[in-house]
Amino acid sequence: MSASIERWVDEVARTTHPDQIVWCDGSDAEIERLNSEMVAGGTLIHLNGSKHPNSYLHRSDPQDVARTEQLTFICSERPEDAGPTNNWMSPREAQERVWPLFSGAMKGRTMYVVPYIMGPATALSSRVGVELTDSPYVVANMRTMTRMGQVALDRLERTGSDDWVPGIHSMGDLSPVRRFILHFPETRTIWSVGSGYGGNALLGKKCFALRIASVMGRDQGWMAEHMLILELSSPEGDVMYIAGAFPSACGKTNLAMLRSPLEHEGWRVRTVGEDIAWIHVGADGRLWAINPESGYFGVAPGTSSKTNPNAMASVRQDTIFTNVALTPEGDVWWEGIDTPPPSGLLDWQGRAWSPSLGTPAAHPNARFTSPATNNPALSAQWEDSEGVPLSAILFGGRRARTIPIVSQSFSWQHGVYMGASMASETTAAATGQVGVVRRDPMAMLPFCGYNMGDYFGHWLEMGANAAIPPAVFQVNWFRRDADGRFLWPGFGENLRVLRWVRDQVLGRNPAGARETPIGIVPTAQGLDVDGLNLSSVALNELLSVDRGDWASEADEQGSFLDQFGDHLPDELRREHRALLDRLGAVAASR
Ligand code: SAT
Ligand code: MN
Repeated sequence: MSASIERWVDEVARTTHPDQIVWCDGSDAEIERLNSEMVAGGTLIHLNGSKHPNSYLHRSDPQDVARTEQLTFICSERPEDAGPTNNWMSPREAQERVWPLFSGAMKGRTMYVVPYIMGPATALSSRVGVELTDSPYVVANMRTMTRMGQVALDRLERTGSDDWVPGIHSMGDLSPVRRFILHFPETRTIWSVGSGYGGNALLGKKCFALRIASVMGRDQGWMAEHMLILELSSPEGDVMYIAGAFPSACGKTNLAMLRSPLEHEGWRVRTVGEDIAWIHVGADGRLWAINPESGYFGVAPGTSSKTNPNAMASVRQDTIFTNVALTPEGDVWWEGIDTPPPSGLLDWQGRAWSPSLGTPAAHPNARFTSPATNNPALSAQWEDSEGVPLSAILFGGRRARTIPIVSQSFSWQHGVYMGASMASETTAAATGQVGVVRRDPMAMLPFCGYNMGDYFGHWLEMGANAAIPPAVFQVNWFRRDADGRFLWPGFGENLRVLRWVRDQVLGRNPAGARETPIGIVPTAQGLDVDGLNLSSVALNELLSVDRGDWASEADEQGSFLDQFGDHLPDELRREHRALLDRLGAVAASR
């Protein structure tokens, strides 16, 4: 066992005063013991084993149901290194203001030592973290989401490495006024207090695998991205890997687990990852990606056997549900699941519920935590130690107008511009107003651990270091008509867009694509819409690039990027000007 970990555990215990310290080994016996303790203590409800074997329901504190971005800070020495899009707190202020919240915080509780690996146990690009937490619910989630326990200590020992990322987590008193999620990029350390929820508390996920790892990637020449990774196979036998960056609760999990409606023809989609990708330049000049996680922390509402049959199969067993509704039979229920609400339902707070109340029974950000190995469509390559080679990167978001269903960038640089300027309507995954358009570069706005201007520079550099960078696309499944209805059916039918992407990557599509000022867009014949019952008006709308909308879009992109000042790479300024020129050219030619 690493002596440095032991020393640190002692040191933290001297401040937090837990009643006892438990080193987690990740064994079955351990999780069974933890689960029964939580059931006995009332923080976990054992679900009906005939409906969901080995599965549980957890209810969060009602004030603690989503990530709290306003309480999330980057604690670099200099504010400039956090950049204009992050909250910044100096390490000294953190010490004075936040460290005292850990003082005695674990009195009466157990402190769990949770060693974990982000990435496959044998992959060179994997990294080790250790989370100290006083929440057994967090331990149970970390066990599904990461390779947790002895396996991580073994890896340190085997590789003779003392390189691990420390994270301290305490539930504190759960009060939002004493809640802080802090990241110290210089010392690669994480402190989290006052929340037990998802990305606030499972420190391997957003805190390490994105915020701290993005800094490590900048320093070491790789990338940590908020991306799904999927495998697309065609009837012709080619296999292609596609990564996709979408903001939280915009369908990453659904796309990564897409069940192909054309499976019988040989069009297959398999999952490598559904939330995070760590990306390296391979010896062959391509970008290779691993999924650092081993489970899925997916949004439950809206998940059904129609929208995501593979997720429904994944949550059948061995699943922790958080903030869903409970049926009298001990089954779970949420809005959008396959069945109407049964009577006698208890809502996510455990209160009697009926549709007449007009409130949702499940919290809109209710989640399931399931092991990746439950996924019937898991890629055989999902934990290859080299990762998988990326042919394409998709940038997506929710946009009611303006953004066509799919467009390809003219170059890597233009692709980086597309990612840097993308926007999406906000969702319930973070507290705050839902449905307002905000710029969310590469879907990393809440997750980049350093100045995003420098981050764009890192993207440009990664492309330059890769002889064969992936093709870059922007997608939007969420465009609406004048009456506010979605124009595109989405879900399984998104395969049609993936097929167009593949054709573009293979250079097979001369008649199916046309150049527009914003990128290469399918022609009306280019996208297969056979059998979709899509009117030509709707199809044209999905493919349209409206001059007026784009004039203001380009303006907003420009002012967003301006805030990065000197940190904004010149290449992106040039891309912005080139976009304005191309839009101007269209205006002039009409
Ligand atoms: O709460 S999490 O950050 O883990 C999920 C998400 O917002 O993507
Ligand atoms: Mn996410």
